[in-house]
Amino acid sequence: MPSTRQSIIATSALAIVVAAIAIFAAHPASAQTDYQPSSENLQARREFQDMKFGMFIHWGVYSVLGDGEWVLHNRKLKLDEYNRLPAFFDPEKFDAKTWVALAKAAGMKYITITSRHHDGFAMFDSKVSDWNIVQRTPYKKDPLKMLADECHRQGIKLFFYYSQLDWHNPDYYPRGATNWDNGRPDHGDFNAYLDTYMDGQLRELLTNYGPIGGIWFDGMWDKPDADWHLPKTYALIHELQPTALIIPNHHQTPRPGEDVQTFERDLPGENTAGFNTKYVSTKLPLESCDTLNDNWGFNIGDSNYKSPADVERRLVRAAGNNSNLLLNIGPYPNGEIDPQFATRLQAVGAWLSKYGDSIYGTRGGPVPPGDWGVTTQKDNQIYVHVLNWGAPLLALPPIASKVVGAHSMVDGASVEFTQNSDGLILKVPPAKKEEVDRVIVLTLAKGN
Ligand code: FHN
Repeated sequence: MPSTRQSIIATSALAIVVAAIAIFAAHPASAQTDYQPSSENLQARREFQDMKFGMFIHWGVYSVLGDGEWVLHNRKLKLDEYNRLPAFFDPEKFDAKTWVALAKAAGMKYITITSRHHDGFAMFDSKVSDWNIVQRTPYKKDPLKMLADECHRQGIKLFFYYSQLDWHNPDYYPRGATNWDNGRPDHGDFNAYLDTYMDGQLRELLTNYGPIGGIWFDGMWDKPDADWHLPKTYALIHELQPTALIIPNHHQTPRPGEDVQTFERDLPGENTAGFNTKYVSTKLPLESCDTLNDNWGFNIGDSNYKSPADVERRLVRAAGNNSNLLLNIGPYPNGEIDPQFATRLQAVGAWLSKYGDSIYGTRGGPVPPGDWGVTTQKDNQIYVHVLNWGAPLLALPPIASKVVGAHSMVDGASVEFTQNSDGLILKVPPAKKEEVDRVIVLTLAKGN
């Protein structure tokens, strides 16, 4: 007979094994822990890095109230109240063609749109629940389908933002840091929320909209210690569309199965926002998202727009930090995009039509970014982006390759330089009026 103590140990061990088997069966952790991205996925990552500039769109029933996408939470509304909102959402002016054309005119190569935000409201035709645009609004149509079709037509990649955090579904329980009493019961089945509701909607997004660029997750930060069944969800995504990139905005070090590291309102490695990790992956593509005014969703009281020059500088700094820039706009509830956004984006697009070669397809250059500016690199060319330098000479640290030529990108004029083992000195042309970025193109000796 085993002693009582041995029997307790044996029973506990058995319980652990059974639990472990159950957990592994339910969530094939090994599938993504040993995640080896497919060759198509790796190619998709490179293409993502090449695109450099994307349009972020926050649009949902919250737009009706003109008070940002957190209005449900910020006003501490009850769900009975918020449930009335979809009846007022009728975006009759929404035109996918105009939206995609604007992204293209801005020089943006991809769009990431909220398929649902923290209010859990699906902006697409979902059979998983009727809390969606087709069933609850007078519009009755699926704008994401129209957008996906138009993106495919115009050659723009489409990514779906998906909030894992849900302020509406009772099964999002136990609730997290953003909890308040909005009328939901104090019980719920989180596993069912993840496996049936969330994965069910992700399956819809990955099967009904043609090839998509990926899923941009947000909201895990609400319950950082919960088991989000990530291996299962990530495996599902990679199985349905191996080229769809998983971009998690959890503000943590990347986990197995994730394809891009993203940062919010900060460049990689910065943490002025207060919630970004300082860890920067050297393996994954990087992205930094920011707003064109101060809000993500439409906010009627926000006129604090960034200028085209601000955006251009941000984009250049992102590229110099080996990162993409995902720049947000919040369309009106009627589907129109505020001309304040549109005109600024068009100005950035005009700038990119001249300077795009120094951004698209590049990677962060060999010189560490500084207050003076950044470098980007493509093939045998280094682009020195001088953003903030008034002196006639700019001294850079040593560059491994031999520089055989230097010219100013804007007019092709040669730029004087000297290179030795101490570094590279460039004679910087004086800034022209309103010249945001003086780009000096260094040509490297081939085979270096
Ligand atoms: O809470 C959201 C916010 O509304 C917005 O969607 C941004 C976009 O990066 N992300 C969240 C906060 O991390």
